[in-house]
Amino acid sequence: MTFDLFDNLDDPAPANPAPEPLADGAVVLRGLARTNAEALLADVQAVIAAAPLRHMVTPGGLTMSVAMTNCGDAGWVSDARGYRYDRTDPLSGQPWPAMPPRLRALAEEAAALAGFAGFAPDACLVNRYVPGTRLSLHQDRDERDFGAPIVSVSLGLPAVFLFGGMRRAERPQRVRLAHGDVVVWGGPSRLAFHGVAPLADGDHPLLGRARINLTFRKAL
Ligand code: MD3
Ligand code: FE
Repeated sequence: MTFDLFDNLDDPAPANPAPEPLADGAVVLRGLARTNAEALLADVQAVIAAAPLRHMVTPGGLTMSVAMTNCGDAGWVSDARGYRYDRTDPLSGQPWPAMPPRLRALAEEAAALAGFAGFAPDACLVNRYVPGTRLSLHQDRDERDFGAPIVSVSLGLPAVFLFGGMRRAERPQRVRLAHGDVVVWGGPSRLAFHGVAPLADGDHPLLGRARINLTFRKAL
């Protein structure tokens, strides 16, 4: 029995932007996004207002438990035809909202700190989790160039990230990702299997009962 009732509320650990290696090519920048999280979230809310969160359907006909939207020149979509990046939001038929400069700047800064100077993301996938939401083990392979890293930004309730190997059968490491944590996934980690365990309940000061994850990608 543990008594960590308060751990989920505000993640009081100090921000530590020194890169902390997680795996070959993957580094965590603990708390890098924490100081300007409110401004980042305002940008995310504007994206969601223009392109609402929605539950996409997999090619196999399953509705995803994560709610998603996108900003940037391209957005990740899933439907009966498959997974792909598309320049338009299928809900509106319009281009995805532009990537807010503050979000792009954070992704570029994180990539540079991790040794990927020059990273130029053209897509940002917004994932919204509520208690119980999970993301099953998968690889991200719909992007054109696997030489570019993926930068992830966690906001709101903490999650247990599952980081596997190059084969689905490898038992994944469990890594806690808290509000403000930024991870850069490049090199050999870029094609690793990964997922998110069912989100535990909690009440975050900025996001309430939710977690938002942003992933910045070079898709096109
Ligand atoms: C490791 N999102 O959107 S972010 C996804 O928390 C996705 O919403 C999770 O997996 C989330 O595809 C995890 C961390 C992450 C993102 C992409 C990766 C880790 C990755 C790509 C390759 C290896
Ligand atoms: Fe992924």
